[in-house]
Amino acid sequence: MKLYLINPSNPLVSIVNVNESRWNRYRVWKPLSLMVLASLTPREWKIEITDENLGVPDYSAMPRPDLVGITAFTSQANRAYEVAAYFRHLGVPVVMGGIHATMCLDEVMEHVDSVVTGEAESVWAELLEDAQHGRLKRRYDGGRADINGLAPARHDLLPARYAFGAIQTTRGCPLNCSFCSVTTFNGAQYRQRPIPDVVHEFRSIREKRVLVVDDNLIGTRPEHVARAKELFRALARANLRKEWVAQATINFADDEELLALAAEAGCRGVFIGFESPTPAGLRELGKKINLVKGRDFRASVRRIQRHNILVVGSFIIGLDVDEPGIGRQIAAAASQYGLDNLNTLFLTPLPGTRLWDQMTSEGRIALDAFPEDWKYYTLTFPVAQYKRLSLDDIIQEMVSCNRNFYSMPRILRRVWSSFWHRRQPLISLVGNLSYRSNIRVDCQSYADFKRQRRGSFRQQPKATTNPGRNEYENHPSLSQPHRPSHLAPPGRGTTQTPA
Ligand code: B12
Ligand code: SF4
Repeated sequence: MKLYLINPSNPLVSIVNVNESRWNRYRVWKPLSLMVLASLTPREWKIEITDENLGVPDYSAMPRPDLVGITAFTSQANRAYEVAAYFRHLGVPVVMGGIHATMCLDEVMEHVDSVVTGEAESVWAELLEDAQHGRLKRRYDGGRADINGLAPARHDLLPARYAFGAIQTTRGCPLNCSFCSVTTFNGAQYRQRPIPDVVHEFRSIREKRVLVVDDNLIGTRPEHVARAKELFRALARANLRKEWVAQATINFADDEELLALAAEAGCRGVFIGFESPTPAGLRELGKKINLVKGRDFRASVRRIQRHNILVVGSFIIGLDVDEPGIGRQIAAAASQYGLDNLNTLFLTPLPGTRLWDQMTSEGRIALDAFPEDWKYYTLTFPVAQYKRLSLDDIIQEMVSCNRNFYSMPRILRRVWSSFWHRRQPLISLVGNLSYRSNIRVDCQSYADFKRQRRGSFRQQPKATTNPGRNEYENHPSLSQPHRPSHLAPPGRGTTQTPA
């Protein structure tokens, strides 16, 4: 039996950008979901994984499979349906799973033969057996899996063209931020894989560099942090000579021992969701963990960096409290916090989130010609009516944010600082230049986007007040005296997802 597992591309992001700049090789990440599915697949199946982000193959030149499995984030749904249509036309049954299939079940069912919702571990073997006997059900509900004793993902099945390998050590997040689908999808309970399993799988990864895909590697509670320390100790003991990057919440900075152990275990970069420079923004997003009283973001970032760990910060533009000027405000906050790289995204209502429910009920989803419009749900295009920012405003704010943070003098200061503090200056330079080179590409795609989609957006009333600004000025960490910018550190693009 022959099984194709396919990760569809989204030409609006991957292909265009990867070809535009060679630095973007560092931003193509392995589709771990398919490597995990492969590990759950019995030996009698011959598996081929295709990641269209590396190039779309000529499927007609490939042998006819017995079953096709497609994964998709929402932004990949269109292309997923094209691929599904192609194979169904040949009479090959197609099954789809992943976050989009779970959140938009009815839509997905129209395009494929069978859908797996939730995590696949508990149902995949049954589905394959059904496929083998020609009795595929329309729907399988995986729910949330027991992740004890999982076989390692099949890291051997993808070509060695990625800069990073990928691994997952935990699932779930209790924080349930309004814009994020993780709590709905993977649950509020923080589940951890046994440490020996993780170390064993880490060892089987070919690449020297690894992305730990966990939404929050260290969790939120003391027992989570204790487990993270145990994991780091075990990784250090195993002496794998790997360097890895991960996502975590800002409480990563609060425990010196944790930081020292992480660095010893090979942690070189951490992606942290700062989300908004204002407390009002953080409240709006429900990002309570960033609102802890007395949190000094600059000092927290410095504590992490002292362990030779780069800090990439994510912010969101388009909150109800955001007004013209927010782009510069974010760039200023990111510089003041001393971030190595800044990744700013448009507020995007993803299906299954609280934000989606709110914006749908308020009639604020601007790009709603689904499924075609899903391709814009990359967080790199505005897709909704924003309260105080028109379409032109919000795009201008994004460009001004990036131009500001990635201006050449600022980049040079960050790289110099990383050189001075012996914190991976080369990686800092590559990361910053990669982001900078993307600004030009982004401006072109915004121009195309506006030309094609302006009609979907209502004209916006001009804002008259600026409550965000007062909050910004009073924010505990931002109201500190601005430190000399030569202290601002280095950078590198790690992952694009918020934690
Ligand atoms: C790693 C990651 C990335 C990597 C992706 C690498 C890759 N190619 O897979 C990178 C950094 C590239 C990335 C990019 C983006 N990401 Co991302 N990412 C993640 C993250 C943190 C982990 C995903 C992962 O590998 N999990 C581990 C695997 C084992 O789990 P899994 O994918 O869920 O797969 C299981 C099940 O879903 C199911 N399954 C999955 N596929 C299939 C297929 C079949 C056939 C079957 C049967 C079952 C099945 O079985 C698997 C085993 O249980 C998730 C958060 C999360 N917890 O899911 C966000 C997440 C998936 N990303 C998200 C988003 C929004 C994005 C972006 C659109 C925007 C951005 N800038 O972050 C871009 C997408 C760009 C594009 N190409 O269009 C959202 C997606 C929401 C949605 N509705 O689409 C998530 C959920 C985070 C969030 N905050 O909500 N991301
Ligand atoms: S954004 Fe991060 S902290 Fe918030 S719910 Fe999602 S994974 Fe958890």
